[in-house]
Amino acid sequence: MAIPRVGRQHVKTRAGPRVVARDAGRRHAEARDVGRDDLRDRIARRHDVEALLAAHLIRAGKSHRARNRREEQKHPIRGHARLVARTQSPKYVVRMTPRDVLAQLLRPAGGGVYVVSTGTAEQRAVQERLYGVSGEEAIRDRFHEQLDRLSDARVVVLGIPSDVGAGYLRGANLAPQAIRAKIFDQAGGWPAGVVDVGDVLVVPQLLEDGMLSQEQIRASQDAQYGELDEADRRALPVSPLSKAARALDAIFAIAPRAKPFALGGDHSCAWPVVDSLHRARTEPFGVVQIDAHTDLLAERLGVRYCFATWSYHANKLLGGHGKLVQVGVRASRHERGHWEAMHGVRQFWADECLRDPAGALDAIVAHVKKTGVRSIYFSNDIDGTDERFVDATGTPEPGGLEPDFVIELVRRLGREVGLVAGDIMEVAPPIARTPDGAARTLDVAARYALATLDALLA
Ligand SMILES: [Mn+2]
Repeated sequence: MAIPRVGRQHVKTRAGPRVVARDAGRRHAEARDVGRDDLRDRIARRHDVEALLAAHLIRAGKSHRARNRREEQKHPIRGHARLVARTQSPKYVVRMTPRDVLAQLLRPAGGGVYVVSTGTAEQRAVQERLYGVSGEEAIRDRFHEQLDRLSDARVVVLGIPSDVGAGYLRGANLAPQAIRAKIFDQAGGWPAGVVDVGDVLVVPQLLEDGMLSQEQIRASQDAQYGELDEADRRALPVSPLSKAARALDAIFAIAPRAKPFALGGDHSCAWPVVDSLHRARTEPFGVVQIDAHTDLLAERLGVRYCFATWSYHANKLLGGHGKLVQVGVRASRHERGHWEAMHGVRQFWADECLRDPAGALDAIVAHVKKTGVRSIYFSNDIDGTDERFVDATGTPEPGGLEPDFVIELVRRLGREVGLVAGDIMEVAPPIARTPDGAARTLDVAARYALATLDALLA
């Protein structure tokens, strides 16, 4: 059956959806009805969450926060979709399903780094291993199968191979494929309950859509989403951080309780995770950040989101009061008291953790419990760990944490508080300082990833 042709359905945050016919201005009333039928049809055919949302908003009109929360318990998907709608811009186009959006923004695991000739063979070899098939088409089929499994996922792995937000040494764009390969070496594959949705496709000159002119955004949309209608192209983000946030929104629309595990990328890649989690979750969560640095600048060289600023913005979203906890700090221009007083974060510096590891673990867990958060996003900058173990990273530092300490911390947080998300950031295989530094760093990173996945699945 042919679907009635209508224009786009916009969701208006306050006034409910406005359905506009292609020949808008001529038959508004008719267009509204056609729009409703179209939505019903799409709901029946595709479990289209966003269509469901639009139809629901037509019926329900404005709604209250308390009712949303009740709704979310009864109907997690519908409740969540409403949550997304409240925070999207009024022009958000609901024509594409979350699944369609993911298929546009993502590529098969290991394929988010854009290669033309150099690097293609290595990339293909990793992909064939991860998916257990050979050839581009078979890999693509497996990738789509993973997207179809999303609604049953307990943990969702998302690669964000972007290092445009990093400092003067780059190379973290190659981490997602290298860490995945190492995880497969150590564990033979993903644990049950994990779905790897692949990588955000990264254009290595871009970082975040807010930094781009309208002309650049349009040019990038035309280049990246050329097969789509213009209206759909214009609705999609183009830079890695913006795409990661939109991808996570879509993942939560399909699987509201799924827990993301992000493979960076430099540490700016943690920003979209916090941002999207903050939209999707009503219950309070905290961030435990393993890091040699504080990443607490409001901006760096005029740039709002990068590896040195993401924690500042995350802390703002969390609302301070010690909900951002930084562990392993040791390379900072200011003392601990400065950061804690200025931003309301809680820090456990590396020297404290080395002096009395058991006492520090107890103190961190006790502090997190006291803040009243219900769960933790465990954001693990590999440079929080001592450079003896991990020197394949942009800013390795001596005097850092021991891997066993970090693993024990994530285990305890998983057991005693619960994790809502996790990541591994700033692993940069090409820039190791010692001959076997890359292998050693990847080994630690894969151990961290498996321990974090365990804690997420607990
Ligand atoms: Mn960092």
